[in-house]
Amino acid sequence: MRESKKGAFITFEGTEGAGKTTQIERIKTFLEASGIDFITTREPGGTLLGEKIRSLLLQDEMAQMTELLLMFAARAEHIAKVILPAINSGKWVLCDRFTESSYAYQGYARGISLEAISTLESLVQGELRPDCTFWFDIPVLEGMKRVQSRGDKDRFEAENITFFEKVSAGFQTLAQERSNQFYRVDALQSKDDVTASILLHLKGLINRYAG
Ligand code: T5A
Repeated sequence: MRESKKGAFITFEGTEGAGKTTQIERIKTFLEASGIDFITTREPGGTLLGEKIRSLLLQDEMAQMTELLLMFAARAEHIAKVILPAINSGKWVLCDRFTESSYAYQGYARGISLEAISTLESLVQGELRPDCTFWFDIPVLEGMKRVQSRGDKDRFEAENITFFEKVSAGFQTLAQERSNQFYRVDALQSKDDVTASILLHLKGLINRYAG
């Protein structure tokens, strides 16, 4: 059981265009009104070095193992400089993607062994795991439609539908295996209905971690 003075670690996962960033913005207003001290951040990124690594990851061609290791290099920096200091000072951390994306994209979709990812997870994170992961479940094509009007595609967005179907199936498997951690959100609903679904669960988390 986490000590009550520590902040909660909340992550948001899903395939492209599922609506994570939109909802994190909306949740901020609710948390402020609830008197919760929090930060928002994202992966890959979240630190100066991490954002540089993000640029490489989204633009430069690289081997699959390089991609995985860069994700975890950015994560190591993020955990040391941002996530743990915030949690240990009592702040909640809302993070747009985390290690579950490494399992889904580099593991289930690219085909890197899940054992290798699990080893990196233990090495880089120690005991740190999300207290709750909001999983934005959306048919891949619907998410893609939402983001297709954007300009140039990054290296991940340029992947084909088969790749994203594997990512999506990966999240589904993770959600089943980690049912205490994952909270499924029907991301096809309207923005307001998605927000309502998240807030319902978030109120329970506030009672648990900040009550
Ligand atoms: N990655 C990341 C890995 O491969 N391994 C890892 O370990 C990690 C951490 C990051 C990429 O890196 C990969 C995964 C990613 O491919 P990113 O730019 O951060 O790249 O990618 P996303 O997180 O997927 O960002 P997106 O912007 O594509 O998706 P969001 O944040 O889920 O969607 P959002 O909120 O920006 O919304 C997209 C559009 O849909 C609309 C919004 O207004 C917006 O126009 N929308 C809705 N429309 C209708 N109904 C709703 N309910 C809507 N909600 C949002």
